[in-house]
Amino acid sequence: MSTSHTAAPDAPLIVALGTSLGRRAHLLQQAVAALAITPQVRILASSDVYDTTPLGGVAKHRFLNAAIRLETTLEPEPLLDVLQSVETALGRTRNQHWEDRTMDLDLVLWGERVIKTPRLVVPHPELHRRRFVLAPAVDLAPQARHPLRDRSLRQLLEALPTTEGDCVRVGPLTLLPMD
Ligand code: A4P
Ligand code: MG
Repeated sequence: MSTSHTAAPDAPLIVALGTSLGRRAHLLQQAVAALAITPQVRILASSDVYDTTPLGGVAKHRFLNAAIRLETTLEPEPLLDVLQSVETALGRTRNQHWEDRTMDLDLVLWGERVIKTPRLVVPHPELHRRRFVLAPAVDLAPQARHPLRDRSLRQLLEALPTTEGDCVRVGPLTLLPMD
């Protein structure tokens, strides 16, 4: 397990946001606002928002996905605690893996760190396979390298097959029509 916690500018910490239930645009803004007022967390940038087809065969509703780049003095698991408390505050329930949800906040990349604990795996094991995570992450840090794949986020995104309508750029979070 990695224990260093330097917030180096070349070590982007990227959190992916996903929502498929309720007032999705509003929920994205609330999640960002909740993190913005969290002590020890600073939001550096947010990606565009993408309208995406549910993946995995469990969720039935379309998602809005986005990503934010953070800086923090927290260790990884306390940061996960913060993310999970924001999910809970936004009405997240947990019944089934990959189900529809009001808010999912995943710690997808933290520079070159490789973390494997019972609660936390970074990079997120599905990062390199998911357009709905890579597209917003590339908005934030296209050159960031996946520490286990020896590819940048942009290269991983470009290697994915395209399916029309699966991941449609909607625009910046601040300009999203409120639902
Ligand atoms: N966990 C381990 N590593 C991490 C990490 N890097 N970040 C653990 C966050 N959590 C991590 O997650 C279960 C456990 O994963 C947590 O308790 C944490 O300790 P969960 O959020 O409770 O729910 P889950 O559904 O079981 O897993 P997860 O990882 O949220 O699911 P996925 O893989 O993210 O899939 N389709 C579209 N278009 N867009 C989506 O955003 N999301 C999912 C959910 C399915 N289909 C989707 C989307
Ligand atoms: Mg999650």
